[in-house]
Amino acid sequence: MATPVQTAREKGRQEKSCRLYLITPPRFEIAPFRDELARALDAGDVAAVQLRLKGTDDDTIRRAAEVLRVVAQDRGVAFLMNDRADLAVETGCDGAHVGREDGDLAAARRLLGPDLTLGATCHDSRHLAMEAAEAGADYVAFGAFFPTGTKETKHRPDPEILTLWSEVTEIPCVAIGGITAENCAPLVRAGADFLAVISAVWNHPDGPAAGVRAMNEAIGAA
Ligand code: TZP
Ligand code: MG
Repeated sequence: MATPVQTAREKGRQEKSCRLYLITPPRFEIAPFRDELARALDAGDVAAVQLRLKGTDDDTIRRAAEVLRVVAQDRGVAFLMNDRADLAVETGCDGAHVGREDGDLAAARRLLGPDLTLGATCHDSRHLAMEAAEAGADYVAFGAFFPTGTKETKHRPDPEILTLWSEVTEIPCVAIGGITAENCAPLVRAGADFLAVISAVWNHPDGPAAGVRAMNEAIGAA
């Protein structure tokens, strides 16, 4: 039989909402992608867009941010910069997402100031997440939950990490890695506040707008 504590937790979990967090594809041409992004964001609820360009020079990142930031922010969608808190501030982003190899989290927090969003990669570790929270992270990201061809990954958390995290803190958690409309339900039910996806949207067979709709339907049905 459920104890009152368990019942309260279940209730909290049911009331928790989960939203889509979109990351840009690994490579794109800025002008056509601007229109593709606009169509994707117009297809349904998206909480955030993260600009993630690896192995690209700073000027290209700046130009992409300048064009894409407006598309997101005009629609009330947060625009976040991957890896670089300095470029996030310089280009007027709403925040930055930083990994373990992107320098000190507390330094990123100082660069962003108190108001911009700081997200932190935490792999499969609640310990890293606690450290990130102490350093001022606004959200923590766990993954990769499923195999992904988008990035080489070393960590494979169990969805339970989302539940355990949500039970001890109010700091939102993002789930990432190989997430699709078909496999996302356990992550939503485990307590993910956001599902971060790349290929599920940009490589959807019927196009990115269909990808956004499919993800939101799956989140709603979970
Ligand atoms: N970090 C962990 S897995 C991953 C990143 C950036 C890739 C996510 O891409 P996809 O295509 O949604 O698996
Ligand atoms: Mg990084």
